[in-house]
Amino acid sequence: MIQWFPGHMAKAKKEMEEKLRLVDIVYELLDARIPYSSKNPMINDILKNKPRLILLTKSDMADNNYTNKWQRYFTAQGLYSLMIDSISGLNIKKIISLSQDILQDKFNKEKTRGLKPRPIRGMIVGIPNVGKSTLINKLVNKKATNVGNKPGVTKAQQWVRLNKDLELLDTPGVLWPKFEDQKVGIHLAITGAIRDEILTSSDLGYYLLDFLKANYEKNIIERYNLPSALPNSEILKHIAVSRGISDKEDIEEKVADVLLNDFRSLRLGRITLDIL
Ligand SMILES: Nc1nc2c(ncn2[C@@H]2O[C@H](COP(=O)(O)OP(=O)(O)OP(=O)(O)O)[C@@H](O)[C@H]2O)c(=O)[nH]1
Ligand SMILES: [Mg+2]
Repeated sequence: MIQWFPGHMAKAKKEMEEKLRLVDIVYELLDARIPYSSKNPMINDILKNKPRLILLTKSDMADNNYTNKWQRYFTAQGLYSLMIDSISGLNIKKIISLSQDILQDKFNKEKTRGLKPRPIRGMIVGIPNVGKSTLINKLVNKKATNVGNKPGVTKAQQWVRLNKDLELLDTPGVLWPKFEDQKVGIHLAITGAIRDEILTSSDLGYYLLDFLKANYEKNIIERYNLPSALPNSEILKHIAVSRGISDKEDIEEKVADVLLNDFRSLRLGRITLDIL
């Protein structure tokens, strides 16, 4: 597994804190399939009271029941959240209107002090592969796009003006997930957020199989035409036969790859791994 040394952590935190001073709001991107595993454990410490909007990305791949539960969980913690799909554009427009609501007091105060109306300044943070670039591309209103320099606090920072209401710091903050918890590492590897160097695809495939049997049995029965709930060894054989994998091949590894590919390409349906 990737090791995250205290030195790196401190440096990343400091860089993030410097950028934070420049923005009104932080968009914390979490993968809707793994909202717990994709969350940086130091984020509360880093953001403190900075206005924040949690964006649950790839919600089109996650199980809506759990996405709703996660949203209620965040609401109970006093955090704003929105589920999005940056491919279809689901809820993308709402990001701006909700940000305006969150920042209403701050902008009203600026108005009473006679300051000119200005776009909201935001920053996107999230772990690798969570969908930062895809979201930025979706947010960009081509006609209004304008990349320019504006003086920051200490040095010139590049801002991307997405439209008249929102500009973003040009480089999203990449955060590291937490690794102490083995399950977190497995969930990150299954969703493709990290390449795990210790766990083999067989390990991941069998973890996934057990998880699916316990939580999404209907999905595997339908996908692989299984007669009924079977022991793993039988399921393996069944999938191998249906995929034309011969017993001369390394069945365990091949079937694990089938499971992982089917999960990642939605062929097993919409599945959430971090369940609560
Ligand atoms: N289905 C679906 N796929 C998405 C969504 N957002 C991003 N993706 C896909 O997820 C993958 C990673 O997206 P990126 O936008 O490159 O992620 P990133 O956070 O910029 O990744 P890094 O730059 O490596 O840190 C790509 O294959 C995207 O097409 C989404 O809302 N739904
Ligand atoms: Mg990117």
